[in-house]
Amino acid sequence: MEYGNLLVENRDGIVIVTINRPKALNALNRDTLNDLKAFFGQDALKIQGLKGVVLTGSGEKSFVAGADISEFNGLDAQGGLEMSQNGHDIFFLIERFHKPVIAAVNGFALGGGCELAMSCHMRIAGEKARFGQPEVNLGIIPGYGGTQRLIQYIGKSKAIELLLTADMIGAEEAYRLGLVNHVVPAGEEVNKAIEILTKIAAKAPIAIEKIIECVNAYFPTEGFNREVIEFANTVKTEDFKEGAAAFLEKRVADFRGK
Ligand code: CO8
Repeated sequence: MEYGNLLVENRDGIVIVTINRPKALNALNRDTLNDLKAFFGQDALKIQGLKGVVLTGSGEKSFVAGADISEFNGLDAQGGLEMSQNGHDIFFLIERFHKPVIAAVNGFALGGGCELAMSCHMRIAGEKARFGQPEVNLGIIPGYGGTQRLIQYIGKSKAIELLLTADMIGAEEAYRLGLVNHVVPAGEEVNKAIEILTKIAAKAPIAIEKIIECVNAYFPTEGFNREVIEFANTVKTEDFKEGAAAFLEKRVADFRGK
Protein backbone atom coordinates (compact mmCIF):
# COMPACT_ATOMS: atom_id res chain seq x y z
CA MET A 1 0.00 0.00 0.00
CA GLU A 2 1.76 3.12 -1.27
CA TYR A 3 0.04 6.48 -1.34
CA GLY A 4 1.09 9.97 -2.34
CA ASN A 5 -0.45 11.66 0.68
CA LEU A 6 -1.12 8.96 3.27
CA LEU A 7 1.27 7.16 5.58
CA VAL A 8 -0.04 3.73 6.58
CA GLU A 9 1.39 1.78 9.50
CA ASN A 10 0.04 -1.57 10.64
CA ARG A 11 0.59 -2.09 14.38
CA ASP A 12 -0.57 -5.62 15.05
CA GLY A 13 -3.83 -5.18 13.15
CA ILE A 14 -4.51 -1.61 14.24
CA VAL A 15 -3.72 0.52 11.22
CA ILE A 16 -2.62 4.13 11.70
CA VAL A 17 -3.44 6.23 8.63
CA THR A 18 -1.77 9.65 8.66
CA ILE A 19 -2.76 12.34 6.21
CA ASN A 20 0.60 13.72 5.21
CA ARG A 21 0.53 17.24 3.73
CA PRO A 22 1.75 19.23 6.73
CA LYS A 23 2.79 22.30 4.69
CA ALA A 24 -0.88 22.73 3.65
CA LEU A 25 -2.08 21.74 7.15
CA ASN A 26 -3.12 18.38 5.64
CA ALA A 27 -5.83 19.99 3.47
CA LEU A 28 -7.81 17.48 1.42
CA ASN A 29 -6.79 17.91 -2.21
CA ARG A 30 -8.05 15.57 -4.93
CA ASP A 31 -5.09 13.22 -4.62
CA THR A 32 -5.58 12.82 -0.87
CA LEU A 33 -9.27 12.06 -1.35
CA ASN A 34 -8.31 9.46 -3.98
CA ASP A 35 -5.87 7.92 -1.50
CA LEU A 36 -8.59 7.73 1.18
CA LYS A 37 -10.96 6.17 -1.35
CA ALA A 38 -8.37 3.55 -2.33
CA PHE A 39 -7.59 2.77 1.30
CA PHE A 40 -11.11 2.48 2.71
CA GLY A 41 -12.75 1.22 -0.50
CA GLN A 42 -10.23 -1.47 -1.46
CA ASP A 43 -6.89 -1.82 0.27
CA ALA A 44 -8.07 -1.94 3.88
CA LEU A 45 -10.48 -4.75 2.99
CA LYS A 46 -7.48 -6.94 2.12
CA ILE A 47 -5.58 -6.42 5.40
CA GLN A 48 -5.41 -9.73 7.26
CA GLY A 49 -6.40 -9.50 10.92
CA LEU A 50 -7.51 -5.87 10.71
CA LYS A 51 -8.83 -4.70 14.10
CA GLY A 52 -9.54 -1.05 13.39
CA VAL A 53 -8.19 2.15 11.90
CA VAL A 54 -6.86 5.34 13.47
CA LEU A 55 -7.03 8.37 11.20
CA THR A 56 -4.79 11.31 12.07
CA GLY A 57 -2.91 14.24 10.59
CA SER A 58 0.81 14.81 10.14
CA GLY A 59 2.56 17.36 12.35
CA GLU A 60 1.48 18.98 15.59
CA LYS A 61 -0.63 21.77 14.17
CA SER A 62 -3.40 20.23 12.15
CA PHE A 63 -5.56 17.17 11.73
CA VAL A 64 -7.03 18.45 8.44
CA ALA A 65 -7.64 22.17 7.73
CA GLY A 66 -10.42 21.44 5.23
CA ALA A 67 -10.76 20.97 1.52
CA ASP A 68 -7.76 22.33 -0.37
CA ILE A 69 -8.82 25.88 -1.18
CA SER A 70 -6.10 26.23 -3.84
CA GLU A 71 -8.10 23.71 -5.93
CA PHE A 72 -11.24 25.91 -5.81
CA ASN A 73 -9.90 28.15 -8.59
CA GLY A 74 -12.08 27.71 -11.69
CA LEU A 75 -14.52 25.37 -9.95
CA ASP A 76 -17.98 25.58 -11.56
CA ALA A 77 -21.32 24.29 -10.30
CA GLN A 78 -20.99 20.93 -12.06
CA GLY A 79 -17.45 20.50 -10.71
CA GLY A 80 -18.68 21.46 -7.25
CA LEU A 81 -21.49 18.92 -7.47
CA GLU A 82 -19.08 16.18 -8.50
CA MET A 83 -16.49 17.04 -5.83
CA SER A 84 -19.08 17.20 -3.11
CA GLN A 85 -20.69 13.91 -4.19
CA ASN A 86 -17.27 12.25 -4.39
CA GLY A 87 -16.47 13.43 -0.86
CA HIS A 88 -19.82 12.16 0.41
CA ASP A 89 -19.17 8.76 -1.16
CA ILE A 90 -15.73 8.51 0.49
CA PHE A 91 -16.94 9.71 3.88
CA PHE A 92 -19.79 7.17 3.76
CA LEU A 93 -17.17 4.48 3.06
CA ILE A 94 -15.53 5.48 6.35
CA GLU A 95 -18.78 5.78 8.30
CA ARG A 96 -19.95 2.39 7.01
CA PHE A 97 -16.55 0.69 7.36
CA HIS A 98 -16.95 -2.73 8.96
CA LYS A 99 -14.23 -2.12 11.56
CA PRO A 100 -14.16 0.82 13.97
CA VAL A 101 -12.44 3.96 12.69
CA ILE A 102 -11.27 6.54 15.24
CA ALA A 103 -10.13 10.06 14.37
CA ALA A 104 -7.13 11.16 16.45
CA VAL A 105 -7.52 14.93 16.16
CA ASN A 106 -4.17 16.53 16.84
CA GLY A 107 -4.90 20.13 15.80
CA PHE A 108 -7.16 21.99 13.38
CA ALA A 109 -10.19 20.01 12.19
CA LEU A 110 -11.88 22.61 10.02
CA GLY A 111 -14.39 22.39 7.19
CA GLY A 112 -13.76 19.12 5.37
CA GLY A 113 -11.41 18.18 8.24
CA CYS A 114 -14.16 18.43 10.83
CA GLU A 115 -16.43 16.58 8.39
CA LEU A 116 -13.81 13.84 7.98
CA ALA A 117 -13.47 13.47 11.76
CA MET A 118 -17.27 13.29 12.05
CA SER A 119 -17.45 10.48 9.50
CA CYS A 120 -15.28 8.36 11.82
CA HIS A 121 -16.98 6.31 14.52
CA MET A 122 -15.25 8.15 17.38
CA ARG A 123 -13.06 11.19 17.88
CA ILE A 124 -10.17 11.63 20.32
CA ALA A 125 -9.10 15.25 20.66
CA GLY A 126 -5.70 16.43 21.79
CA GLU A 127 -6.02 19.41 24.10
CA LYS A 128 -4.90 21.78 21.30
CA ALA A 129 -7.50 20.50 18.81
CA ARG A 130 -9.80 23.11 17.22
CA PHE A 131 -13.03 22.28 15.43
CA GLY A 132 -15.15 24.39 13.11
CA GLN A 133 -17.07 24.70 9.87
CA PRO A 134 -15.70 27.95 8.38
CA GLU A 135 -17.24 27.51 4.91
CA VAL A 136 -19.41 30.64 5.21
CA ASN A 137 -16.16 32.63 5.33
CA LEU A 138 -15.54 31.31 1.80
CA GLY A 139 -19.05 31.90 0.43
CA ILE A 140 -19.99 28.21 0.42
CA ILE A 141 -21.66 25.66 2.67
CA PRO A 142 -20.06 22.50 4.06
CA GLY A 143 -19.98 20.00 1.20
CA TYR A 144 -18.79 16.82 2.87
CA GLY A 145 -21.71 16.11 5.19
CA GLY A 146 -21.11 18.83 7.79
CA THR A 147 -24.65 20.21 7.76
CA GLN A 148 -25.92 16.74 8.62
CA ARG A 149 -23.37 15.06 10.91
CA LEU A 150 -22.78 18.10 13.11
CA ILE A 151 -26.48 18.00 14.07
CA GLN A 152 -26.19 14.28 14.76
CA TYR A 153 -23.44 14.87 17.31
CA ILE A 154 -24.26 18.19 19.00
CA GLY A 155 -27.92 18.87 18.18
CA LYS A 156 -29.58 21.49 15.99
CA SER A 157 -29.18 24.49 18.27
CA LYS A 158 -25.38 24.52 18.61
CA ALA A 159 -24.85 23.02 15.14
CA ILE A 160 -26.65 25.87 13.42
CA GLU A 161 -24.73 28.40 15.52
CA LEU A 162 -21.36 26.91 14.52
CA LEU A 163 -22.39 26.54 10.88
CA LEU A 164 -23.69 30.12 10.59
CA THR A 165 -20.96 31.89 12.58
CA ALA A 166 -17.94 29.80 11.47
CA ASP A 167 -16.79 29.97 15.11
CA MET A 168 -14.06 27.54 16.12
CA ILE A 169 -14.32 25.58 19.34
CA GLY A 170 -11.57 23.99 21.39
CA ALA A 171 -11.24 20.42 22.57
CA GLU A 172 -12.95 20.92 25.94
CA GLU A 173 -16.00 22.58 24.41
CA ALA A 174 -16.13 19.90 21.71
CA TYR A 175 -16.16 17.32 24.51
CA ARG A 176 -18.85 19.18 26.46
CA LEU A 177 -21.04 19.34 23.34
CA GLY A 178 -20.57 15.63 22.55
CA LEU A 179 -18.54 16.10 19.38
CA VAL A 180 -15.52 14.23 20.78
CA ASN A 181 -15.33 11.11 22.95
CA HIS A 182 -12.21 11.97 24.96
CA VAL A 183 -9.75 14.83 25.40
CA VAL A 184 -6.14 13.82 26.03
CA PRO A 185 -2.80 15.65 26.37
CA ALA A 186 -1.36 16.73 23.02
CA GLY A 187 0.52 13.87 21.43
CA GLU A 188 -1.52 11.17 23.17
CA GLU A 189 -4.43 11.11 20.68
CA VAL A 190 -3.23 8.08 18.70
CA ASN A 191 -2.34 6.11 21.85
CA LYS A 192 -5.82 6.67 23.29
CA ALA A 193 -7.41 5.58 20.00
CA ILE A 194 -5.25 2.43 19.99
CA GLU A 195 -6.30 1.69 23.59
CA ILE A 196 -10.00 1.85 22.61
CA LEU A 197 -9.51 -0.21 19.44
CA THR A 198 -7.58 -2.84 21.41
CA LYS A 199 -10.49 -3.16 23.83
CA ILE A 200 -12.99 -3.49 20.95
CA ALA A 201 -10.78 -6.06 19.19
CA ALA A 202 -11.41 -8.52 22.04
CA LYS A 203 -15.19 -8.45 21.37
CA ALA A 204 -17.15 -10.48 18.83
CA PRO A 205 -16.25 -9.12 15.36
CA ILE A 206 -19.62 -9.85 13.72
CA ALA A 207 -21.46 -8.14 16.59
CA ILE A 208 -19.18 -5.10 16.25
CA GLU A 209 -19.88 -4.91 12.52
CA LYS A 210 -23.64 -5.19 13.05
CA ILE A 211 -23.64 -2.46 15.72
CA ILE A 212 -21.92 -0.08 13.28
CA GLU A 213 -24.58 -0.91 10.67
CA CYS A 214 -27.47 -0.42 13.11
CA VAL A 215 -26.17 2.87 14.53
CA ASN A 216 -25.77 4.21 10.98
CA ALA A 217 -29.28 3.00 10.06
CA TYR A 218 -30.74 5.31 12.73
CA PHE A 219 -29.95 8.42 10.66
CA PRO A 220 -31.75 9.53 7.49
CA THR A 221 -29.67 10.31 4.41
CA GLU A 222 -31.90 12.69 2.40
CA GLY A 223 -30.24 15.76 3.91
CA PHE A 224 -26.89 14.66 2.51
CA ASN A 225 -28.32 14.71 -1.03
CA ARG A 226 -29.69 18.19 -0.45
CA GLU A 227 -26.30 19.35 0.82
CA VAL A 228 -24.58 18.26 -2.43
CA ILE A 229 -27.08 20.27 -4.48
CA GLU A 230 -26.88 23.39 -2.31
CA PHE A 231 -23.08 23.20 -2.16
CA ALA A 232 -23.07 23.33 -5.98
CA ASN A 233 -25.52 26.25 -5.88
CA THR A 234 -23.15 28.25 -3.66
CA VAL A 235 -20.24 27.44 -6.00
CA LYS A 236 -22.16 29.36 -8.72
CA THR A 237 -22.05 32.60 -6.73
CA GLU A 238 -19.72 35.57 -6.93
CA ASP A 239 -19.41 35.33 -3.16
CA PHE A 240 -17.64 31.97 -3.55
CA LYS A 241 -15.09 33.43 -6.00
CA GLU A 242 -14.53 36.35 -3.63
CA GLY A 243 -14.28 34.11 -0.55
CA ALA A 244 -11.74 31.71 -2.08
CA ALA A 245 -9.69 34.58 -3.56
CA ALA A 246 -9.72 36.44 -0.23
CA PHE A 247 -8.36 33.37 1.60
CA LEU A 248 -5.55 32.85 -0.89
CA GLU A 249 -4.72 36.58 -0.87
CA LYS A 250 -4.82 36.53 2.97
CA ARG A 251 -7.47 39.27 3.25
CA VAL A 252 -11.04 39.55 4.57
CA ALA A 253 -13.73 38.73 1.99
CA ASP A 254 -16.15 41.42 0.80
CA PHE A 255 -19.40 39.50 0.26
CA ARG A 256 -22.21 41.08 -1.82
CA GLY A 257 -24.87 38.37 -1.62
CA LYS A 258 -24.57 37.64 -5.35
N1 CO8 B 1 -6.52 24.65 1.77
C1 CO8 B 1 -5.32 24.94 1.23
N2 CO8 B 1 -4.28 25.43 1.93
C2 CO8 B 1 -4.47 25.64 3.24
C3 CO8 B 1 -5.70 25.36 3.87
C4 CO8 B 1 -6.75 24.84 3.08
N3 CO8 B 1 -7.93 24.52 3.60
N4 CO8 B 1 -5.59 25.70 5.18
C5 CO8 B 1 -4.33 26.15 5.34
N5 CO8 B 1 -3.66 26.12 4.19
C6 CO8 B 1 -2.28 26.52 3.94
C7 CO8 B 1 -2.15 28.05 3.96
O1 CO8 B 1 -2.51 28.60 2.69
C8 CO8 B 1 -0.67 28.21 4.28
O2 CO8 B 1 0.06 28.00 3.10
P1 CO8 B 1 1.35 28.95 2.78
O3 CO8 B 1 2.29 28.68 3.92
O4 CO8 B 1 1.82 28.44 1.46
O5 CO8 B 1 0.84 30.36 2.78
C9 CO8 B 1 -0.39 27.04 5.21
O6 CO8 B 1 -1.44 26.09 5.00
C10 CO8 B 1 -0.39 27.43 6.67
O7 CO8 B 1 -1.62 28.09 6.94
P2 CO8 B 1 -1.71 29.54 7.62
O8 CO8 B 1 -0.49 30.34 7.31
O9 CO8 B 1 -3.04 30.12 7.27
O10 CO8 B 1 -1.66 29.11 9.16
P3 CO8 B 1 -2.30 29.89 10.39
O11 CO8 B 1 -1.78 29.24 11.60
O12 CO8 B 1 -2.13 31.37 10.25
O13 CO8 B 1 -3.89 29.60 10.26
C11 CO8 B 1 -5.83 28.21 9.90
C12 CO8 B 1 -4.35 28.29 10.39
C13 CO8 B 1 -6.72 28.99 10.86
C14 CO8 B 1 -6.22 26.76 9.89
C15 CO8 B 1 -5.92 28.83 8.49
O14 CO8 B 1 -4.94 28.22 7.67
C16 CO8 B 1 -7.24 28.64 7.83
O15 CO8 B 1 -8.18 29.36 8.15
N6 CO8 B 1 -7.36 27.67 6.88
C17 CO8 B 1 -8.55 27.46 6.10
C18 CO8 B 1 -9.59 26.77 6.91
C19 CO8 B 1 -10.84 26.61 6.09
O16 CO8 B 1 -11.45 27.58 5.68
N7 CO8 B 1 -11.23 25.37 5.85
C20 CO8 B 1 -12.42 25.05 5.12
C21 CO8 B 1 -12.10 24.90 3.68
S1 CO8 B 1 -13.59 24.69 2.74
C22 CO8 B 1 -14.04 23.13 3.02
O17 CO8 B 1 -13.41 22.39 3.73
C23 CO8 B 1 -15.29 22.67 2.33
C24 CO8 B 1 -15.44 21.18 2.39
C25 CO8 B 1 -16.40 20.71 1.36
C26 CO8 B 1 -15.86 20.82 -0.02
C27 CO8 B 1 -16.75 20.18 -1.01
C28 CO8 B 1 -16.18 19.97 -2.40
C29 CO8 B 1 -15.10 20.91 -2.88
